[in-house]
Amino acid sequence: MKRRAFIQKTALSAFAAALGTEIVFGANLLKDYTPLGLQDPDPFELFKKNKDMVVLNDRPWNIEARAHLLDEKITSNANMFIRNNGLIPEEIDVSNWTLTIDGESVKNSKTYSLEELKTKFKQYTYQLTLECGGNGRSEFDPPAKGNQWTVGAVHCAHWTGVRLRDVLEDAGIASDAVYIGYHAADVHLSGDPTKEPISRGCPMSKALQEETLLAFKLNGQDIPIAHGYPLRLVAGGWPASVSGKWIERISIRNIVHDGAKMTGTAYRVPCKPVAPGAKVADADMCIIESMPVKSLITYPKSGAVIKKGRRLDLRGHAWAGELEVAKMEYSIDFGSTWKSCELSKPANRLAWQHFSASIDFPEVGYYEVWARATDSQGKAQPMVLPGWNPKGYLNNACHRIAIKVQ
Ligand SMILES: Nc1nc2c(c(=O)[nH]1)N[C@H]1C(S)=C(S)[C@@H](COP(=O)(O)O)O[C@H]1N2
Ligand SMILES: [Mo]
Repeated sequence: MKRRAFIQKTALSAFAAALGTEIVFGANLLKDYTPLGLQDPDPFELFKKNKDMVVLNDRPWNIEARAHLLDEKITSNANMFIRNNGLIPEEIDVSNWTLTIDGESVKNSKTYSLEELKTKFKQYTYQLTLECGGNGRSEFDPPAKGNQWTVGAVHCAHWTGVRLRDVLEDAGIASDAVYIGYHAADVHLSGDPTKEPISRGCPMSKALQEETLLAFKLNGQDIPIAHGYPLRLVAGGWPASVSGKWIERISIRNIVHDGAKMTGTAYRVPCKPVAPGAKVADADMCIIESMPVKSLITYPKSGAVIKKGRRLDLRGHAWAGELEVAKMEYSIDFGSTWKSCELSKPANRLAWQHFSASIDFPEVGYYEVWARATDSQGKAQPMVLPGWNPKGYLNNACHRIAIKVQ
């Protein structure tokens, strides 16, 4: 009988280093055996996420926050949702990373190193709300395919970088420019290098806004790999899919960008409302631009119990795409009457605003607290699921939590 080969000492110590602790009965391991603890990377460790985050998919990684995790005024990496369409690029060589500006409507195609971008252009920091177009998809009926986000695919962090406008103008924008399109380093799920997982963009007017950044810092530090290290486009207030991660190239287009997930039904809704479950022709689908008014109660957690006579201190955030939130209200009687909340001004344009209220409940029993934001043009969040659409985008229905008074 052939002798079984046991693991070598060097392999064992490499495993111990990777696991962060000794393998107690490691000497019993056979050669070529990989400890389970090393086979599946723990996403919470890997991405430094809060253990209460919810993994929706691991190939590609899609991880969402829960409402109470978003209580911070400025979202920290630990609580930021991750939405990937492809595989995170591996072996990023920052010293050789470049950004190329090209396209039909560029005057002089140019390539910049990261260092050049950082030194040649002025740097700005903004707090910017990024919400996935599909946030809230799980409530659609008939259901929509795709990640079943509940409420946690939104964050508002500090982004530092240079203005996309300054870089585009440095290369020169021809008069027929209508759109920009990004190209990134992530890998298509098929592994096919000729395919891009996603290549979206926005009209020139959005690309040239002061707050639209080519960012290299998140909350004052290098952007974490999952969120676009070393260079990311950040276009607050629009579906977060516009904010391309791992950016290597931006094309100035003389047509509406036609990259992956720009065409067909991706990130589009019916131009006119349709009945739930209706089939909609591609030609009748319109590209989502500014996100609609929305809010989220981040404290307390749904299901909280309070003593009779105690007031409940409610708080959360509200945002309205390109607009400001003008009014914030809550209801404890299922939307029959509404009372106003305190509402802060945004830290800057396109940043979410914070609301709070001190709520008094008339008697013991079960309540729901509903929150409703109204934007500066007078549009309020709907109480129930709005405009059904085939891909399940733009659910901005009022957020609600359960409260028991005893
Ligand atoms: N290169 C690249 N950029 C991307 C994506 C992607 O898959 N690849 N996903 C987009 C989508 S759909 C969303 S919602 C946001 C998510 O950003 P986050 O993972 O930093 O929260 O990134 C956008 N940018
Ligand atoms: Mo998204």
